[in-house]
Amino acid sequence: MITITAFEKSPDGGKGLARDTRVRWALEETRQPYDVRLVSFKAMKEPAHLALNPFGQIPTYEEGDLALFETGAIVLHIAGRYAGLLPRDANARARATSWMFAALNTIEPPILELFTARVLEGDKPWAADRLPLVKDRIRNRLVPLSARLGEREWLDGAFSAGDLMMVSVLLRLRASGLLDEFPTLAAYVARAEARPAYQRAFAAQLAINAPPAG
Ligand SMILES: N[C@@H](CCC(=O)N[C@@H](CS)C(=O)NCC(=O)O)C(=O)O
Repeated sequence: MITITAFEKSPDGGKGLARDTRVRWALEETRQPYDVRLVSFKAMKEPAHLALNPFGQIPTYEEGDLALFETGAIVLHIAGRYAGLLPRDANARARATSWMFAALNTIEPPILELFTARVLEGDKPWAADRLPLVKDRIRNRLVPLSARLGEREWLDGAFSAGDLMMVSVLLRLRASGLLDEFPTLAAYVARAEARPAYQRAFAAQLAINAPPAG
């Protein structure tokens, strides 16, 4: 049985932006059942969790005697072990992996910088000057990504782990309005969100994080 960890209470209140969503999504695409162990911020920094993730973060992934951290490694492992997220052809698999790394190494860093600039450093005297620079750095990545996607449905043939990771990263941009500047990418994200596997993953995290009714 697979067990992942997730926030006991996600800071995003259930918008699906915590990174356990991308792992849930991969497990749903490959139709693997899984358990979730919820952890508090305090528990994440305690020895039991640090043994799973030395940086004290979620998500982690346990399967038999295998324990993994880092969503790139986790999704790649799921996609390699179970059918549904990587093509059979070796070259096409390698290309899908390129897109996973592109999502995590080329697209996600400036998007995370935007969060840092707005939230963590928003009260600094230079914050207002820095924000446009960070936004332009994101645009510089989205222009070629959008051009490459063009009229395609997915980045390289059928939906793959590369698309799953790319969309997971792009979703973090929605609130900023930057995604809407790129209709091709906004439509790509919407197509991915409409996948039943994404819907199940989103609903599962929302069930934990949604404010209680009433
Ligand atoms: N590069 C890591 C990032 C993991 C990460 O930043 N996790 C966040 C939740 S989405 C977290 O645990 N934040 C709390 C903390 O860092 O203390 C991955 O992709 O797994």
